Amino acid sequence: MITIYSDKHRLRNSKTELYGGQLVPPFENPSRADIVLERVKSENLGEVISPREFGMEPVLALHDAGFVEFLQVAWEEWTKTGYKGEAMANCWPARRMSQRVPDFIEGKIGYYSLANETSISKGTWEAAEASKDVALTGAELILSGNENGVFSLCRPPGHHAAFDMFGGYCFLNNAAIAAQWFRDNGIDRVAILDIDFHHGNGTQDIFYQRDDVLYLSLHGDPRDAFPHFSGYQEETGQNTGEGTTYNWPLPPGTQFNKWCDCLKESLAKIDQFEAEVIIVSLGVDTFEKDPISFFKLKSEDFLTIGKLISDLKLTTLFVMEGGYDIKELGVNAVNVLQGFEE
Ligand code: 7XA
Ligand code: ZN
Repeated sequence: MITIYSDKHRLRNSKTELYGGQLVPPFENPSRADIVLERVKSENLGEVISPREFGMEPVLALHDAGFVEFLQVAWEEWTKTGYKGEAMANCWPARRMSQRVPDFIEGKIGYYSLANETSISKGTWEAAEASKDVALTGAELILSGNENGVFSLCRPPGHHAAFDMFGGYCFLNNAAIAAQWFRDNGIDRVAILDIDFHHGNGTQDIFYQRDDVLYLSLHGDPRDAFPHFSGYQEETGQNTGEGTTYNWPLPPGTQFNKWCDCLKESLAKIDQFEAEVIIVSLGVDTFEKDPISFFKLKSEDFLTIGKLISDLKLTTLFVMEGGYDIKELGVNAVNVLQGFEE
């Protein structure tokens, strides 16, 4: 299987994450992509290639133009104020407040964020831009004949990034951008299967009112897990999108057998939908030792996941999302890909 990878992920190297009331070194850091790439190479998964640049058109097909402009200038505007730390939100357009976009960066960053664990730092935009190119290059390779599966080793991840909000370590929604690119290039029906531990609120948000992109997610129950305000089972889509969103929120301590039953249900939905292409939002923070999650999947389970996805016999683009147990991250992510290839 071909892997798409860009060194520019290193430009996303913030020093602070707000976690449990403390500023800590971010869980989402450059060592994540390094360890996955190392495993791709040591297992001889296949060729590793660099992305090509697609520009902003595929991004603006899905994300709000004001939001994209904000991401491009946020770090510069933040540093101009004289603030000493990395850029992070501290106030939001909460219930019953004005939804106007403020001028000052402190207000703007609140307007355009869904949470404040994720600091914006120098280079964040450039890394996010390269990450969407990694996803788009994967999509393009699939349409140019690599129908057996392609792995876009995206970093920063994307599935929390909504139409006009960043957060949860995500800035641009790589999987959603790839899905839209497929739609714009002759593919009528796309399914996005999100197996990251966290609900992909951003992907759901972007396609919630559309029936051409099916979104399915297995994740920690929002009553207990980030992003807390999205991912309930009753969220099923709206207007023409009604019935094309499926959520499986699962409780703390969920083991593979229960998780796998839900995966099989989701695969059956993809089959019924008659998707032409699947994008897998590949998070492996469902692993039992993940430091910020609460499922109990073991390394060998990731092989089974890949195998079950391959049983659909559909063209598949894997897009890297979360996973923070650095020691096993490479093994777990590549296990899915090897299980798929077997
Ligand atoms: O899939 N999303 C992630 O892996 C990032 C979740 C961020 C959680 C922050 C909660 N303190
Ligand atoms: Zn996650």
